[in-house]
Amino acid sequence: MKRLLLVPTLLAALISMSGPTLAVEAKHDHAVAPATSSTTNPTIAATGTVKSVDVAKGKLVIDHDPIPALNWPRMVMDFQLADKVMAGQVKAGDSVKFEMKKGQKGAYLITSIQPAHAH
Ligand SMILES: [Cu+2]
Repeated sequence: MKRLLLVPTLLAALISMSGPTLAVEAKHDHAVAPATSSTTNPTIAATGTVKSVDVAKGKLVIDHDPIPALNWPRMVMDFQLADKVMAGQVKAGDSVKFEMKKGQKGAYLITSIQPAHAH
């Protein structure tokens, strides 16, 4: 009789012990999320027309097409190149394909650019 009573007591003890373990488990799963935060800063592909190139500053002014991924309408804006060297790859008037990624200051940096040869 006493032995049988021990079993539910042990089970209760085990369950109460697994409680905190599960909580830690859940917290750990949540902590994994920042590791996938690169998906919150994806590379965005876009197209547009180069309006001007500032080789010295590594800046382009681009009349870019709508970018649905960012909910951006078509507009003319400045872009900083991730690497100034890319300024030599395009010139004013070029239709271009480019990729950009949000930089540390929150502005988008162009990470690659090439003429689009649209026609
Ligand atoms: Cu824009």
